[in-house]
Amino acid sequence: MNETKKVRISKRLSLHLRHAPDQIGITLGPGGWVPVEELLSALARHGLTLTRADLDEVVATSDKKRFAFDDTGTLIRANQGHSVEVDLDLPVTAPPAVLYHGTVDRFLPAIEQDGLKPMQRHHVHLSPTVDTARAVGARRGKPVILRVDAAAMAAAGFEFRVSANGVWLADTVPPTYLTRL
Ligand code: HQG
Repeated sequence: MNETKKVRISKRLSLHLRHAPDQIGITLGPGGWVPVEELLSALARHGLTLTRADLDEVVATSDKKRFAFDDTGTLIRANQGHSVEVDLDLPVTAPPAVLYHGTVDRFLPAIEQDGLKPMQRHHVHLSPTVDTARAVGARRGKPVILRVDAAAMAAAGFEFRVSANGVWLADTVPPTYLTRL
């Protein structure tokens, strides 16, 4: 499969497994899981016909491991990034001492005031490395990297979770734990 087709399929999967399942008439089950067969036929009804092998290829080669099958291979979900209500059932996990968040200049006044908020998503997304944070920020312009004192937050009782693809998730990051790199 060529890269363009992969990206097109990946974007459709993100759309329906994170944000708009109802647009193709599916419902996310507990944990955000959807039967693979149901997803494939719903996509086919809405103009995107792909085989199970196509889907396997997209899931296996997704640069960010955005999607996962369950142990039986019959269910699929997005690993993170949802805007629809879904409980991913991820355990609270001790974070590394420092995490990073990539953003852009224009959000800084609001972030200095309110801290990091989930905005349209369920969680604030934090990166374990500066490089990843830079890539996340660069989606919106010239990236600005914020350093998150995760050790201090954890000591103060804030909870962290980590998605299957290594994105650290928090409910919020108050401004006092943020420093600009
Ligand atoms: C900003 C992609 C104003 C925040 C990426 C960000 C990531 C505030 C934007 C994943 C704010 C939200 C997530 C506040 C935060 N006031 N702006 N108080 N608090 N912001 O897309 O972290 O390709 O929801 O800095 O690679 O950019 O989808 O979050 O700029 O992993 O798999 O509000 O999305 O992954 O934007 O990106 P987003 P994000 P995927």
